[in-house]
Amino acid sequence: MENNTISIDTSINPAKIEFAEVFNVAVPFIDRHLEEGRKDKIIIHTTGGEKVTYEQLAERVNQSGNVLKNMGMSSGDRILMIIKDAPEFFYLFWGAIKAGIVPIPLNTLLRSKDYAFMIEDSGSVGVVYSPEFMGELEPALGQMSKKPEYTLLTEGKSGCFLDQMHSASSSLEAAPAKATDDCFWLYSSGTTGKPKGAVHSHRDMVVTSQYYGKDTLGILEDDVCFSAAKLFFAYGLGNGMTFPLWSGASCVLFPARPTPDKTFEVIEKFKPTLYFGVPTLFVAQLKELESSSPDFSSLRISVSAGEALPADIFRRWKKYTGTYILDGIGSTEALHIFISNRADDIKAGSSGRVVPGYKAKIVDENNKEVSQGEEGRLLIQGDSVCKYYWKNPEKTSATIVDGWLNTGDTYRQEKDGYFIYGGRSDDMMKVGGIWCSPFEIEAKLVEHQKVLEAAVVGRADDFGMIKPEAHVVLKRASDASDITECELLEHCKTGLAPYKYPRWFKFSEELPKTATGKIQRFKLRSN
Ligand code: 3UK
Repeated sequence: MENNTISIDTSINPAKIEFAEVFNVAVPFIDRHLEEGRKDKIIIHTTGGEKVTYEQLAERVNQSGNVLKNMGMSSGDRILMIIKDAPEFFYLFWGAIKAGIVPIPLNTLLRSKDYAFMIEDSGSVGVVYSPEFMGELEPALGQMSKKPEYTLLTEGKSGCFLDQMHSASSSLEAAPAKATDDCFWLYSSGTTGKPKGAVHSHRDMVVTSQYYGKDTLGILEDDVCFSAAKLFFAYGLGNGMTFPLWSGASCVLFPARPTPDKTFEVIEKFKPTLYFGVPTLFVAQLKELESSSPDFSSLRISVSAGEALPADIFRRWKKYTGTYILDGIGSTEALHIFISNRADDIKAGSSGRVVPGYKAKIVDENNKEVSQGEEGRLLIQGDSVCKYYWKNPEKTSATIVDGWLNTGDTYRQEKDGYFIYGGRSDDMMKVGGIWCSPFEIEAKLVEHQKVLEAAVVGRADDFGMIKPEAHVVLKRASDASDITECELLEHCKTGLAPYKYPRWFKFSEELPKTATGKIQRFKLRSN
C-alpha cells in the first residue's frame, strides 16, 4: 500500500479498515481532498462570516506545521491548545500532527490551577491560546517554576501564531508515523479530580469517523455539521471537525457560548443538516421553543451524547423540530460514540445498539457476563480506544483490562438488544455533558475556614438535569448563623469552573459515613 493511504472494504459490515505501514493521519484527513477534487469546496464556515476552502486548509495546515518546526519543536514534542472554535483550531491541530508533534486540546472553560496542572503533567514544550482565555492561562504560567519554552497567542498581537503562519512556507512533508503511534491526547477527568491524559493514535480518528460518522450517521459530502459541543471535547472534535473532514463535507464553527437563541440563529442562517447537542442544551432549547419557532427545515438529524437523553426530550424535540435526536454513548477514552441509536433504528430512552466495529459486554463484580436484562458494568472494545493514560500505569491497567475498556457505567441490555443506561459505578457526575468530580468541589469547600467537611452529589433540577448539590458541615455550629450560601458560592467561584458551582447548599450536623469513614454519597442523593 502506498504511504499514508488506507484501504476500506465497505462490502462487509463493519467495514474492514487497513492502514499503510507508514501512516500519518493528516494526509487522508487534509491532503486527500485536493486529489479528490475538493480544492474549492468550503470546509469551514464561521459564524463571523469567514469561509475556508479545502485548499486553503491544506496550505494553512502546512504553514502551521512549519511555524511549530521553525520555533524549534520536533517530532514527539507535545503542545497544548487552549483555542476557541475557529479555523485556527484546525490549523494548529493538523499542522502539529503533520509535523509529528502531539497536540493536546484543552477544555477552554477551566481555571488557572487546572491549566497549571496540565502544563506540568503533560510536559508540553508549547502552549498556544486564544486571547479570550488569557485571563486564566497567564496566571497559571506565572506560577510555574518551569514554564513551557514556547507560549503564543493565536491572534491579536504582532508575532502571534496567525501572523507567523502568513510568512511560513505552505509546503510540508508529513512526518513518517505508524497507525498505532501516539498522535494526540485529550484529558479526561478522574474521580479524584486529577485529569488523566488519554493518549490516542493516528488510526483512532479514522475509526470513529468511518464507523460512527460515515457508517452510522451516514455523513456525506453534501452534509453540513454544526456542533454546539466545542471542539476540545472528544464529542465536538468528531462532530465539528473529523467527521465533516472525513466525508468531504462542511462544518459551521461558532466560537461563543451556545445559548438556545444563538444556536437557533446559527441553524437558520447556516442551514446545517446535522446538529449535535447535549441533553441540558436540548432542554434549554425546548423551553425557548415555547415562545419562538425557528426554521429547522435544513436538519435531517440531531444527535445527543454526554449524558443520557430522557425519552420525553426526544419526543418533544421531534414535535417541535420534526427531527429525531439520536442518543449515543461515547467517551474521551473511546474517542467517540460506540453505542448508538440510528435514523432507522431508534428506541427513545435507550442508548441504542452497539456501533458496528465495536464490541460491548456487561459484566458483574467477578467480570462474568450478566444475563440479558440484568445490570452490570459496561466494557467495550474497539480500535479507537486510547492506548494508555499518560504517566499513569495504575489507572491504565485498572481501566483497560485484557483489551476491554471499563466505561465506569452501569448498563443493562434489553431482549431486543437496546442498551439502557443505569448510572455511574463511581461518584462522578455529568453537568451539561461535562465531567464534574464531587471530590474536587468538596476539596474547594473545605478550604473555607468555617467548613469542616462537605459532600457533593448530583441533584436533578426542575428540568430533570443533574447539577451539583453541596452538603456542608460547619466547624462550629454557631457559625451557622453568620455563614450564608452566598458566601460559600463566592468562595467556590474563586477556582472552580462555573459548571462545577454547587446550585444548592444544605447544612447538616454530620455526613453519613461507612464504618471506615467513607462518605456514603448515595444516602445524600434525593433523586
Ligand atoms: C457518560 C453518557 C449516558 C458516560 C463523549 C460522545 O461524553 C463523552 O465523553 P466523556 O469522557 O464522558 C464519558 C461518560 O459520559 N455518557 C456519555 N454519553 C452518554 N451516559 N448516555 C449517553 N448518551 O458516563 C460515559 O462513560 O466526557 C460523548 C462522544 C465522545 C465523548 N467523549
